[in-house]
Amino acid sequence: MSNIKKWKDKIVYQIFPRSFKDSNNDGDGDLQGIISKLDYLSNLGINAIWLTPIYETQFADAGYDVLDYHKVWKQFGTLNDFKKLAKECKKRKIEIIMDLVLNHVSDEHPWFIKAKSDPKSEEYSYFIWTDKPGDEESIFGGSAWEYVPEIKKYYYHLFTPQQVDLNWGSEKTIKAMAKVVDFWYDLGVRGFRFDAIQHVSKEYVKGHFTHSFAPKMVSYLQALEANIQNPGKDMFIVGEASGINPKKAIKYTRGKEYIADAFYNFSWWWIGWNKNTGRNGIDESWKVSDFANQDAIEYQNNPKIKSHQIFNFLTNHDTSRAISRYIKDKKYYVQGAKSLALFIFAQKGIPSINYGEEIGMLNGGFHQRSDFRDVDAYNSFKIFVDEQKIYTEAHMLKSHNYNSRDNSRIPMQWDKTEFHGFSDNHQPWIKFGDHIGKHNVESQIKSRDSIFNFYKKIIKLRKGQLRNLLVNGESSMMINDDEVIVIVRVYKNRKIKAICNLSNEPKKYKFNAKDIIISTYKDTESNVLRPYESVLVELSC
Ligand code: TEU
Repeated sequence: MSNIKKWKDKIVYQIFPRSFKDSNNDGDGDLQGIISKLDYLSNLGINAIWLTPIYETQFADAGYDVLDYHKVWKQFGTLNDFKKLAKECKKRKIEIIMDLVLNHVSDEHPWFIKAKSDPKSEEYSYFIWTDKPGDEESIFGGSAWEYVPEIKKYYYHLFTPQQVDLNWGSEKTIKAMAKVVDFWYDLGVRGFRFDAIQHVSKEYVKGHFTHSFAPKMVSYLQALEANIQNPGKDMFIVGEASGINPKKAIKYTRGKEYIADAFYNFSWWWIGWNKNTGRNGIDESWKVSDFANQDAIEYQNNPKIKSHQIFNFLTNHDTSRAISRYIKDKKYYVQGAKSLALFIFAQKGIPSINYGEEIGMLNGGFHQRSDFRDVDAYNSFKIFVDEQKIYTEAHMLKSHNYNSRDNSRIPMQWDKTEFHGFSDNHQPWIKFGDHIGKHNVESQIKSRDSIFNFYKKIIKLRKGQLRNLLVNGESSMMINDDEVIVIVRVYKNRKIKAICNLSNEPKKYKFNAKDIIISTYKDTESNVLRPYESVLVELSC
């Protein structure tokens, strides 16, 4: 187990490196770009950055298709740049969380090239093969089996065909992955995000092919951890498993079935997704009460779940941007963005902010298919529009402008110049968002009531005045009949309450304006919450 004391204080900032800051004007963000913005991040107050994969890649799935785990993708820079980043982060007491893609490698990875050229090679056993493919499907659509004519076999891929699933039954695979952890540990990395952790084992369970939380998952991951040179001591592992729930989170973060120190809290990511086609569709009939769903409440109310064991987020690189998705009325974007921030920061758990969320960056604005870069989005046009014809082109576009992952991967908006401070004068690899206006760093830093300054304030409260309450306090979440969500935190003889109106309607709720610590509006009256007005109040115990 790990240095929990240190990690429970973390406020994580997720960076999608290709879109953060382009230092060499080639249209791709890079490590030097990140280094140049560390002072900005320190000023915001965050103390950990999570980098989505920076390894050598074909970028078939945004870097989650790794060619070499020991190299930095050339578009992002070099290992020396990474060393510099680690040094500069250390100076500022910012931890780095590396995204470790465990479940699969790129189909151009030397292991797979060797495996498919020689079924007798050791590398062949690193992958999952069959002569007769079943009807298993890939998460990104189509069959999960791909034919290799040279050897007349099919290999298994849960995601794209360019992401070949590893056979975790092979000890060699496990040892190779442990070496990857050691490699980055030696470069100063202490935080690891284990990607798609629920999928590492593929097994037949009672005759059914199972790829999520299959029985051997625990022993595979424990074997990995046993092979790491610096097991535990000062490392922190956050598991990414979209099928997690509070019961599983308890089970897998302790005792005999320990596999990670924390898990992402996936309680909200599905809100607005279509019941059948997920994020490749849309469902606008969601309700505010969905935010206080059973899992979300259980994560808060169950004292067995400790504050360092969940990472709370509303936006990440697998969702669209929360503000565009959840704030129904444009006029309230600012108050809405602040309310969502308060909702996350008031909860037990480590908050994880997606880059740009702190300035209220909105969804991208994609006008045609070719504007998309995400493999999941462009596959969906082929499958749901061209082949199955269940959606029209226009409907698919509308859905993706609401839910596509590309929305949270657009270039960061630093200032009002033509290239928004992202690059000097080079077009970026993915289009800029349409709605830039006031959603840029430069203007928000200057404006006292900006979303940025709200984040800054709430981060300061979490690190200072309210640290014990927000980091160590007991928590409970509830929702009333009027859909006001309330989060109460108690520590020793202090008690605070976040009263969140995540709707565009006014609500009545009993509280005293003089007890307000922070509010999403400039002025506040007692006992009434305007649209998206949320307040944090101190209560007498
Ligand atoms: O996501 C994993 C992921 O989305 C699955 O765990 C999930 O089970 C599935 O979506 C269920 O619908 C990670 C990355 O975050 C994502 O960006 C990658 O595309 C994916 O792994 C493949 O590496």
